[in-house]
Amino acid sequence: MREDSKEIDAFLVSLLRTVGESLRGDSIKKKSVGTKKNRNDLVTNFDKKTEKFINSEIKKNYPQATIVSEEGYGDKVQDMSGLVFFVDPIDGTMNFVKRRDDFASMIGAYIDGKPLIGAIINVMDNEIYHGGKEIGLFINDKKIDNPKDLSLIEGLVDVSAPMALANKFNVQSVIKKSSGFRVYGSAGIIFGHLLTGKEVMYMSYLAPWDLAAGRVMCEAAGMSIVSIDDSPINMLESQVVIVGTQKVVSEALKTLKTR
Ligand code: 2AM
Ligand code: CA
Ligand code: CA
Ligand code: CA
Repeated sequence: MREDSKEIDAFLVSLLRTVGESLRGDSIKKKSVGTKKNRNDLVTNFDKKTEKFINSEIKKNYPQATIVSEEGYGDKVQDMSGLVFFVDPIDGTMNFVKRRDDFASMIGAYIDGKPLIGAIINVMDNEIYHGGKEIGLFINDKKIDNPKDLSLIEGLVDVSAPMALANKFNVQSVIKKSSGFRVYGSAGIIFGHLLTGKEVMYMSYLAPWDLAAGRVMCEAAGMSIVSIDDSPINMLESQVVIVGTQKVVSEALKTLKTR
């Protein structure tokens, strides 16, 4: 099992290295931009091209695996049995289009529903966060320690803009108890901040591909990750999740109005 983890980790790092190189070039090119659910929900030709590339590399190397991915080139996955890869080709598409910075590409690997390996590249910084419970966590080749179990008053929190603006679940009460509030606009970038202690909590409505890689790594780092209604995390559905240090998630759950 440990060997599987190592092999999949090395595969994902090498794949994201290639993807990152491409996307840094693509970021300055003219993009064809469309919308999905609403005018803020963007998709570009590069989201699609990148997903096609990642999925075909996964199928080439792991023909037995199934793929859950954002832009429609994955499989119709009904259950978590076997090896399942979750692919978010460009996370933070709005940032990719408007700012050409603070976007990521993410892949999470699960075996029979168990988190195995997560890999996230901060594209413009060329930093890959990767690993899992069995092999530990790394930024590029450097092993990282688990972040400190800080409390709410000691750290910055990130809440998705729609949830914060609408004060969903009274989330502003949590924000007010923290050191400060940030909205980075890319789940992948925020997972990097959580893993390095730069932020202590993230709350957002997330799809499986938004969550998969970050969940593997945050759990491996001893952090807490819960769904807002306290049901187990379901990797085949979207849900509101809170990820953060043990202390902060328990403080947040006491403060939030979840019903
Ligand atoms: P995306 O860029 O891959 O869509 C901020 O928008 C963060 O929330 C990003 O990580 C974004 O991922 C994610 N997100 C999830 N659902 C979204 C939606 N319906 N519209 C915009 N962003 C969404
Ligand atoms: Ca999207
Ligand atoms: Ca995403
Ligand atoms: Ca995406």
